[in-house]
Amino acid sequence: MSQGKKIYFASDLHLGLPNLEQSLPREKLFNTWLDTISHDAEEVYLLGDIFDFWFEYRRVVPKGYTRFLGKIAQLTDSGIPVHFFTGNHDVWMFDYFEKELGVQIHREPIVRELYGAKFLLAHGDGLGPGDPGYKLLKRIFTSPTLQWMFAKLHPNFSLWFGNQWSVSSRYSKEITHVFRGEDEQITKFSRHKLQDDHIDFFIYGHWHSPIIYPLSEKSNLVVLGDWLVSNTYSVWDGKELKLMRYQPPKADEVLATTSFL
Ligand SMILES: [Mn+2]
Repeated sequence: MSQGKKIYFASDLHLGLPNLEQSLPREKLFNTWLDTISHDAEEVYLLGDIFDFWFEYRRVVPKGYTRFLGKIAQLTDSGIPVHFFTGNHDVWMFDYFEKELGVQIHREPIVRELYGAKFLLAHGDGLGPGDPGYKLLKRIFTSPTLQWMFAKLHPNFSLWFGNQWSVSSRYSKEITHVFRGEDEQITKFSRHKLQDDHIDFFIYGHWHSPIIYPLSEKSNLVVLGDWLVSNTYSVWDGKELKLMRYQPPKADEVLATTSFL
C-alpha cells in the first residue's frame, strides 16, 4: 500500500434518471467528488447502477454522460484503476468502457485483498436464496441471444424503450429502501459465504440505504447508499472503513466507521 492512499467505493448513481437534464446536477456533483478523491485514491470501485439504463451497440453508444465519462478517463489516464460493476440497471455494458475508458468491468461478485483485508464486492442483486422470478429475469437479460436480438432494434426505439422501462421499474419508484438486516437475502448470502471463507468486508450497492451492518466481531456488511438521495461513499485506508456523506461545501460527514481487527 502506498503511503496515505485510500480505496473508494460508491454505487447507484442512476445517471439518466429521470432524464438527462435532471440527472446532470448529480453527474456534476459526482464529478466534483471524483476530483476531491483523485488526490489520494489508489483505486476506485463503482458498484453498479452507474447508469439508470445503458445499452451499447457495437458501433453506437447512448448520448449524454460526457462529463462523467471524461472524468473517468482522466482518472484511468492518470494511473488510478477504476472498476465498474454491472448493476441490475446497467447489465448491458459490453466492451466500450474497457476499450474507451480503460476501466475494468465486473459482472460477478469478486473477492479481493485490499491493504491486508479481505473484501467481497458486488452490486448485490439476485444473490442469496429465493427470488426465482428475479433470477429468471436476470438470466434473460444476460442471454447473449436476446442481447443480440435487442441490438437489432433501432437505437431510437431501444433506448427510448429501455429508459421508459427503467424509470417505471420498482427500484426507481422506491428510491430508498430500509435495509432489513437479517431479513435481507444479501445478509443470508454473506453469512453463507462466511461459513467457507473469512471475509472482512462485504460491500454492496443496490439497496440505496447506507449502513455498516456487523455480521460478527470481525466481519461487516456495508451497503453504500446512492447518489440520488444520500450521496454516500465508503473509504478504506487499511485501518478503518468509513461510510461517508459528500455534502459540499460542508465537510464530508462520517455516517459510520468500523475498525479492522
Ligand atoms: Mn440502484
